[in-house]
Amino acid sequence: MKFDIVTIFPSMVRNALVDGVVGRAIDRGLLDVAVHDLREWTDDGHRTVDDVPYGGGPGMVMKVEPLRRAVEAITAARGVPDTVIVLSPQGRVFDQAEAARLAGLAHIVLLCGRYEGIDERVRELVATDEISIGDYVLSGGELPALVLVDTVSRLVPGVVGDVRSVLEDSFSHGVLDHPHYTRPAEVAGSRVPDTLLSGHHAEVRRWRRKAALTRTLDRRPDLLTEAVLDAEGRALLDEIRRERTATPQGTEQETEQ
Ligand code: 4HQ
Repeated sequence: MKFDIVTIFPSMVRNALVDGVVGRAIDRGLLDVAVHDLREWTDDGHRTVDDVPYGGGPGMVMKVEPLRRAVEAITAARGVPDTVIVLSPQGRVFDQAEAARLAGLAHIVLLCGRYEGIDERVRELVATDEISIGDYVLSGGELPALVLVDTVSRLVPGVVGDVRSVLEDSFSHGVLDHPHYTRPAEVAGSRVPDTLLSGHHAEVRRWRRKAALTRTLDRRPDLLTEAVLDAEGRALLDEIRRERTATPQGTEQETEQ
């Protein structure tokens, strides 16, 4: 899979891609990530990539022409991309489903903006897609581009060593992950749940599934309206809800005389 990232901070982006799972995948040739300095496509001595906003107001606006020439050059050198994505808070909010869609593509170009915003004509003439990584304001599109590369890359076959990790990740089933524990079995009086020490694989699996659903119900009930649960999932969720609505011992309602 091929990524091209256009930025005014190429070293920031390159440095972030050296370590970890993504860095190793690049070394192994599973990913081809090219980082481009937007200033290479400026046409003045000052290498200007921004200008004042028409209509006035604070901040600067990213110019169209350098971005347009960048995507033209990338297309000539590396082929027609499947998508050219602008990272911005105005985009569709990125999620695991969007990551899965992008992982099916062969070549993605990412445009990182800085300053107050990007000239609207970049969306019209250069980009094919606009994605946000969440409802908060960053100082540039570089971190969002890295988030996208990381998330999509883990879905590329071979990038994550053990495919079970990817299949068992949070969101791969539309619910949160279950709690994890490692040795020792007790820390400061806090014990690992007995079921996990029991060696009964079927019970461990059921405990984890129930714990994942409990957490999702408590922390992200919105996910449960979207998640497609199988029969066991629905049964476990019913069980959790029943346990919570059960009348606590000794507080039974008195019947009227
Ligand atoms: N920015 N998701 C403004 C973001 C952002 C986000 C990137 C700040 C673009 C011009 N991008 N620049 N959230 O906050 O993608």
